[in-house]
Amino acid sequence: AAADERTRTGLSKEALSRAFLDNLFYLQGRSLDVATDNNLYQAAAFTVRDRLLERWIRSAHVYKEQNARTVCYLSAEFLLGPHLANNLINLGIIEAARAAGDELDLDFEQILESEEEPGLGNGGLGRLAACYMDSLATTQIPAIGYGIRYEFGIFDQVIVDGWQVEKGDTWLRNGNPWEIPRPKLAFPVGFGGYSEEYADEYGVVRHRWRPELQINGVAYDTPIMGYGVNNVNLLRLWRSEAPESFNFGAFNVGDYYGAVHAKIGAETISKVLYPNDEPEAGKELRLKQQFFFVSCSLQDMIRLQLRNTGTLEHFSEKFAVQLNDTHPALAVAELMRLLMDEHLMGWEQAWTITRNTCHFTNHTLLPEALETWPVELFERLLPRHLEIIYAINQRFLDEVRVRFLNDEARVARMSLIDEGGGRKVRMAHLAAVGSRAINGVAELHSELLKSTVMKDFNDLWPERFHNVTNGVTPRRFMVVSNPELAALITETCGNDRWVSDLESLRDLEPHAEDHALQQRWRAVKTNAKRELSDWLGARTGYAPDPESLFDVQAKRFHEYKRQHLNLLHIIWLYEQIKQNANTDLTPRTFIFGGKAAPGYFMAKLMIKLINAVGEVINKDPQVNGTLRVLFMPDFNVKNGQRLYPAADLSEQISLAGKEASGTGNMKFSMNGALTIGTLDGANIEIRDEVGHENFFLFGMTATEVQQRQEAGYQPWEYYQRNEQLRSAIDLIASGLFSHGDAELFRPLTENLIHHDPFMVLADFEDYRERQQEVDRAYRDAHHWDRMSILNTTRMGKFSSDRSIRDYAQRIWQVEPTPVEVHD
Ligand code: 26W
Repeated sequence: AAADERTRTGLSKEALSRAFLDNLFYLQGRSLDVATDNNLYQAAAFTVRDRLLERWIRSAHVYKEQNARTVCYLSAEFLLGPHLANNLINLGIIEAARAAGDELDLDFEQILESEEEPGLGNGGLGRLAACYMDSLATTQIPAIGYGIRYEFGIFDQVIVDGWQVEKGDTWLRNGNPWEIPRPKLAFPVGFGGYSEEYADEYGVVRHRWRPELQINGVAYDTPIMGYGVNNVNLLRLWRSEAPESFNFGAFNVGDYYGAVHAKIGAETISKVLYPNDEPEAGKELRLKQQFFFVSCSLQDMIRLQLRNTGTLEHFSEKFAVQLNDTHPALAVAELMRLLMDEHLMGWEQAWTITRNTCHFTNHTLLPEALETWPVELFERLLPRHLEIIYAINQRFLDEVRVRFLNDEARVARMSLIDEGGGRKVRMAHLAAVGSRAINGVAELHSELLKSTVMKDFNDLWPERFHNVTNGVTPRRFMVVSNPELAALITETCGNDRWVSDLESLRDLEPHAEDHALQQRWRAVKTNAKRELSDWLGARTGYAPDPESLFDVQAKRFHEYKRQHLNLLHIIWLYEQIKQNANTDLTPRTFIFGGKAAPGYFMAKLMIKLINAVGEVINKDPQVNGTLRVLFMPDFNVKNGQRLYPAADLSEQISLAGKEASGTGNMKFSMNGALTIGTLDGANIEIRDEVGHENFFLFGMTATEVQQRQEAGYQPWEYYQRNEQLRSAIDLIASGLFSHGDAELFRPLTENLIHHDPFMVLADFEDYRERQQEVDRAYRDAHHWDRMSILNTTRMGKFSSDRSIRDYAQRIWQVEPTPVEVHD
């Protein structure tokens, strides 16, 4: 009780409210009566941060004392979402904080609302990294997340005249109370120059890199609090700066402007997140970003190991590095360089350490998304690394030649260098050769990885291949985003164990039949729909009817994700109503959300078409509210949290074999949405868990897709044969949705009819039929509610806690390290 009274650590309502006023006054220079929303938010954030810090210090101490193996999650993206509510939940003080707020007469929700989210990621891959940070701390595994502190994260999306317009994301403009800058914790990172040989004092030939340019990476630390435990892990993001000396050097030779220019150049590296979820060929700055954060992170790990043990001999026992896709694959070459050139280790020892430290996750099979870098660029930017890559390659290809005699075609396919048409470094090959384990992110994806893009590697090293199915954190995506549902579940279970043991939701299954629970379940859903409706109404001018079926597709815009398949179905429904005013349809609200890469023309046209269709349908008196089509602008973590609780139906309709896993599919299902989906990515496993009878399946399988492609797919045959499909496409082409302009959407319709690379037309009929089943199923409320409850209770497998336990046991061989806090 005495401890509770301490202003900076106490968890009681009184301590929180005292701390809040203190922080408002001493850190913001404000009293309550003149405080802005941002002042209040900052004061609340600092109050929570104070409480994280003692646990953080304690965790660092325990981890060091026990010399626990530490996971280093290297990721170019961390899509964190707002911290405040999540930290309150994980600390277990959200009720006390709310009570403190009430007592001070503050609008608690408004304070949470004021937080600007750090959008340091594009989509699935970045959000997965954030879920994994939450679960690493919750499962008590010592971990450091390493990445880049972008000054501008993913752009903000506004919709102007139906088109996506990008706006700079100035997330730091009000300051970031969660990070602690460590100006003294900085590492030099070189670029350019040349590599040279020299003989050391024993006459041993060694190499050193003489970079032309050096910049500094400065650490910014954010504590990551586990749920219901005292473990706090570290997210360390690097910001690029010019070293001070650099100014003066140039100034002395008289080139002041040159020096300023160079300084600006150095700071550019961590300036902005690339907003693409596919690589842009040869973007030099992106390669610089990748090397920059990889080098700082490895130097930091080496510093820690030398500080603790004085030697790097046991480096791989101390650290497990996870490479989140190929973006950090340079770690393989940079670790080799640091060990050999800077710490004077021999090749064999350095290679053994590297190979035992690194692990690689692949997140995509799309051939256009596999990263390669021109050799010429490497030579110019990272000459020593290119040398090391060549040396790795030579040894590797020797191994391939011995293993597969007389198979030079295989050697060429597996080489780290693509020799065809402009030589390129294949980053996935570098990551695979330098890693102890390689994994895909869902069963199907891991199998396809082994049989397609990584087949040769699987032939050579089958024991290195694994599957770890993705997961998402139930803290953020249930407790934080859907408090009413969480409360209902906790009440029905009799405890809240499920929050960190999601499998235990299975205990609720018998209650799925219970009409009383079904009714309360539905009431919670309807409330969430009402909240979303109000929010959308205020922003788009349409407040959809919360009694209608909310059918949601929210994800990045991509042709393979097939938002246009959804749209063709909507247009078909519209035509039904136009042809027969008495068409009996379940009232539906279609909601789309998602960003398109700024240079992805087709994806942007899809957004425009959705808005254009919405404009016609929503205004048409004949539709009479049966159909609504809305676009939620600026889909991000914060807006996602409004969407998942309110969805009745989740659209997971990618072409089979294209979506590596998907994670939105899990977030919807956890919140009681039913899925209409293909046998793609984690959908397959979700369907197996929730029960085939509780999932609306349609479309070709990955095998059928491949067969159809090989047989020669001719979309116009579907167009000609299927009248429903044809009239939907023709309606777009007619200009109805473009004020008579028959040209606007032609690229889209022509592409569908003549190319259709993602087989929208082939899957249309099956999709339409399954949607009719959805329509019927929704009319039977009991049945629907029962299916909805079962979707939630059977999602245990898709908690990221399970994913992290899989990685810990099968890939990293790390154990939990619990942390006690003594007052
Ligand atoms: C080099 C630019 C770039 C950036 C991001 C290329 C590729 C990517 C990622 C592969 C895109 C991505 O987010 N992939 C998604 O990863 C999720 C987490 O594993 C999966 O659930 C999604 O299916 C996959 O598309």
